[in-house]
Amino acid sequence: MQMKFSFLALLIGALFTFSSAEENLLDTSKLQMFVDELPDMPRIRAYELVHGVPKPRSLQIGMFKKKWKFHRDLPPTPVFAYGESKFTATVPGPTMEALQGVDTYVTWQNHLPPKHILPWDPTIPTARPHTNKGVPTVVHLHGAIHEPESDGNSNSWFTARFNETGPTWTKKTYHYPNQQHPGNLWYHDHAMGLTRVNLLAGLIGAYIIRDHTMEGPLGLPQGKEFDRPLIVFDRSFRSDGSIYMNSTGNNPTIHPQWQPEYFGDAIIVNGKAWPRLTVRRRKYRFRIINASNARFFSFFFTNGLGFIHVASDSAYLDRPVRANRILLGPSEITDIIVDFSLSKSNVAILANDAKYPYPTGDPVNEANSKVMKFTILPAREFDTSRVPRTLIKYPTVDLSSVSHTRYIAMYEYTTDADEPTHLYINGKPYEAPATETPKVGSTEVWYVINLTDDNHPLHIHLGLFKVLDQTKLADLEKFKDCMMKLNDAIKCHVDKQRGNRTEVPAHEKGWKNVFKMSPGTVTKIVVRFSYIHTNASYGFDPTKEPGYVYHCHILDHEDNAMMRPLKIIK
Ligand SMILES: *[C@@H]1O[C@H](CO)[C@@H](O)[C@H](O)[C@H]1NC(C)=O
Ligand SMILES: *[C@@H]1O[C@H](CO)[C@@H](O)[C@H](O)[C@H]1NC(C)=O
Ligand SMILES: *[C@@H]1O[C@H](CO)[C@@H](O)[C@H](O)[C@H]1NC(C)=O
Ligand SMILES: *[C@@H]1O[C@H](CO)[C@@H](O)[C@H](O)[C@H]1NC(C)=O
Ligand SMILES: *[C@@H]1O[C@H](CO)[C@@H](O)[C@H](O)[C@H]1NC(C)=O
Ligand SMILES: *[C@@H]1O[C@H](CO)[C@@H](O)[C@H](O)[C@H]1NC(C)=O
Ligand SMILES: [Cu+2]
Repeated sequence: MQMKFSFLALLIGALFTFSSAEENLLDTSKLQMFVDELPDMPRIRAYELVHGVPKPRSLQIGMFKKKWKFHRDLPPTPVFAYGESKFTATVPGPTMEALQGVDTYVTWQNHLPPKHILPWDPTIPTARPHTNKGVPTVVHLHGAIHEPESDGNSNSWFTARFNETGPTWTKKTYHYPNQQHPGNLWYHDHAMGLTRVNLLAGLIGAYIIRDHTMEGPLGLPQGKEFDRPLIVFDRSFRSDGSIYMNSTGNNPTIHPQWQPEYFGDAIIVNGKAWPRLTVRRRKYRFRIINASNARFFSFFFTNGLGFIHVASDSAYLDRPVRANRILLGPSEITDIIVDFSLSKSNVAILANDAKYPYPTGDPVNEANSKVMKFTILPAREFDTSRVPRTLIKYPTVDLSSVSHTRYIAMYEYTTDADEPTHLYINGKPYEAPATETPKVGSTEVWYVINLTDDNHPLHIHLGLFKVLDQTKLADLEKFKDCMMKLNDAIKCHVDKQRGNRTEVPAHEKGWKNVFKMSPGTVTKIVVRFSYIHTNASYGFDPTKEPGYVYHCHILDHEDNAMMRPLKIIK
């Protein structure tokens, strides 16, 4: 097996080695900023209205190869796009609008051609059709509470026309019950070893669950114009418009193509590079989804305009949190109100200054330091929307009901030259049998220990969690040495390693499904394997195969193989 892999590695290495001149990379600083209007992605109602009464809806959403204009002066780019038809498919895909308590059924259909548009790496654990034909895909609805068969398990992939399916594939039509609390979700590809390239190619979209009874009284800005998803990611391009991804790995003799983190130079919002939006002098709601592979964003307005956080990831906060800056990790969602009536100028640039990799990497440059431009109309508006003093308060977690404590350690493995080769959770590959087996309905405490130099956004499927605290490892090197030998947090005395606390920002103290695990820290989280707004049981059987997963949401890490099974038991 090993020999076969390294031979393949050499072969692919030879096929994929180009010099950067041959790559014909586009100098993104040549693209003028703020020339394209911010698109609002097509919206799909994820429920039927029968005589005004909401009823379940069945949808067919396809994945198509087509061309997409990312910028006025960039030739059309080959992409993979979600949509109800090839003609209407977009990058990002349509925004799906679901209603709390009303089921949505989606048959995700793969219409992709036999070959990928981006380089991929057969030496990491990767979905591979036997015929070598077709791009494996599978859709995960991030933040959703639903049955395992509809969770988009990485091994439940399928190729065009379901011609081939992965080992855990069970059904064509996914069921999203939407019984959970209202909030922001997103759907994206999750195929084993291909998540990073399938997302880079364009397979992402927003999904909102609304609950008029709970949300109506809040009085927040609403309607298509004033309540908008913003899906942000970074991409690099070649001069012919194609998406550029380095096809040479950082350790090409081990992994011909895999690199530990993808960074692009152009910042794309709703499918346009550095777009512009003309806004009225009033409040707007922006649901910002960070769909970068690895780039963190630290957003702020150049004219000093602040934000008010109302929700993070899929859940509302108890009360609004004012801030002048937002740090968003990959796959995190922040939901903010911006009151443009408070702007002293008529232009506000949304900017970013997060180093990459975050927090110790390169400083941003001109191109990736700007996100988008808002032009604010001068006329004052009568604005009936408001930001209430309290938002939605969920029952507090009873820590005395915690039934299990787990230690989750993040490892990065490197060559002698310190180049990352792969990353594991708890020192185990994905294929090793599940070790995290929470009981349905239970509450657990997890200590997530980051032994690497990177900030890993940890994402748990099905469960939601609250961060209780984050502390520095008192003696990182000693503890790391011990963990490398024993891989056992208790034997390595993690309890004696609780150093100084790091600050958990107020807007991240609510229910989350992703949290940034800082380097050299222990983060204590309380995880609920039930709904957070009601004591009702899930209404589906979460113990079924293929179960769930939890993983790092830096896609390049998740693919190689910072992901573990999560098996719910009775
Ligand atoms: C479908 O799969 C079969 C083998 O399972 C293969 O022979 C055939 O070429 C595939 N067809 C397409 C269109 O990929
Ligand atoms: C691609 O990655 C390789 C290996 O890390 C590196 O040597 C090369 O400079 C990269 N190419 C570009 C255009 O960045
Ligand atoms: C987006 O997510 C990536 C990957 O998790 C992360 O590195 C980056 O900081 C995030 N950016 C923002 C603005 O949150
Ligand atoms: C904790 O913080 C104190 C005061 O800032 C500092 O003196 C001390 O060195 C810190 N301890 C550790 C283990 O980082
Ligand atoms: C893990 O630790 C490294 C450095 O010790 C840090 O940069 C990184 O942010 C941490 N990751 C997470 C997810 O906290
Ligand atoms: C759930 O049950 C607990 C204890 O039985 C109770 O304290 C709590 O209020 C209930 N939560 C809801 C949302 O009904
Ligand atoms: Cu990671």
